Amino acid sequence: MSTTSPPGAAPPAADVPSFLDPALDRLAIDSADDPASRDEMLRWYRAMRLARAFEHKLSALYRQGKIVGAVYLGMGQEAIATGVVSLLQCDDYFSTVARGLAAWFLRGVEPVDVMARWFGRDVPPSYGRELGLFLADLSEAGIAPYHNGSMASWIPSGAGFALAFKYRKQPRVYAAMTGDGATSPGDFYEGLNFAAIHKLPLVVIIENNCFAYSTPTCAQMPVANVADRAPAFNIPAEIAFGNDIFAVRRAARRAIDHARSGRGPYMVEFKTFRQRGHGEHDDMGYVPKDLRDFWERRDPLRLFHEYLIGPGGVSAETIAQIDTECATRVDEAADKAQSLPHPDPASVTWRLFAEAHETPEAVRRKGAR
Ligand SMILES: Cc1ncc(C[n+]2csc(CCOP(=O)(O)OP(=O)(O)O)c2C)c(N)n1
Ligand SMILES: [Mg+2]
Repeated sequence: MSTTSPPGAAPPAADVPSFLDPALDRLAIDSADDPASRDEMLRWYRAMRLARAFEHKLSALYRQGKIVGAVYLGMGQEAIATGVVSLLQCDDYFSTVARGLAAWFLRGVEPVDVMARWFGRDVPPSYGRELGLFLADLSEAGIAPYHNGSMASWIPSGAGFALAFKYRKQPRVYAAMTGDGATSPGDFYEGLNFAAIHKLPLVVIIENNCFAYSTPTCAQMPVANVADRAPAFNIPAEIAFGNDIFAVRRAARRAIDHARSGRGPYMVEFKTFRQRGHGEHDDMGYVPKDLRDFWERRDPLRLFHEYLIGPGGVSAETIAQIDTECATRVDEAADKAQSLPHPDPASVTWRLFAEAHETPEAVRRKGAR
């Protein structure tokens, strides 16, 4: 993928998506028609706050040189995965890529389990062999193993899961969350085309956060919106404000209902913003200040917090208690994770190769007999 400017240099203003769209110019969120109870809303808030606290901690640990490898955060995008996953049934599957930690927490994943992986500790399923990014947990959380490192590969793999659901006549859906940049490689087209042809229960959630690495969307797509790509697959698509959890749920509910009812894939493009660099090694010097400021005022956690203590009728003390509880859980997770052992160096080739039942040598010997 090409970039329009060298790392660190600001791109020409015309190359930057403004997203200062009047439809997004809202500083208050609105729960109209959302049937969720107060307790449910607090569950979402807790998951989003826990993810935010976790990522602040992870960023600090990275800067202290304690994390193995690079770190990728989803700050600013918490409302999307949380809102989508809040609507899934427990046997639906989803995948989140790098920006959906809050949804893992909503599904009950423990912070210490994620933290231990960032520290490269000897914990399942990969025993220190990858980052904390590619979690999969089909048995408990419904998080699908989607990733082979190639972005957009989760669209064909999501279509595969959705095909299995349809083939087995199960009323389940697969929600694939992905970035704007991941809608440009070929995998995206093959997967979505296949899902559309076979009317598979695939919900495609695009988190359009203005950039793919340092490339602004307008420099990597010939259309203004990812949703403009949907007519090529003859599937419905809509655009919504991704920093308002209620707007996320309104659009995602239509998408999930559509897919579950056998009418095939549905795309929702959420406009949002990545508050950090692509990874913590990236200082996002290429992002203009007015764009950062616009989205800073529309931080999804701040909007939700203001809603809850205002029209939501939740006391500020209740929210403060949740915030403190999340910070404590994260600190405990970091301490516990660092106390866990590293993998045994002698195990370095373990599970690298499948068990060989017939070596070439044994086959040759058999043939000679
Ligand atoms: C086929 C392929 N090309 C390039 C990469 C390297 N890469 C990883 S993430 C990324 C940008 C992803 O951008 P986007 O889909 O918008 O997601 P975001 O990081 O903004 O959430 C790139 C270029 C890759 N993993 N796979
Ligand atoms: Mg992006």
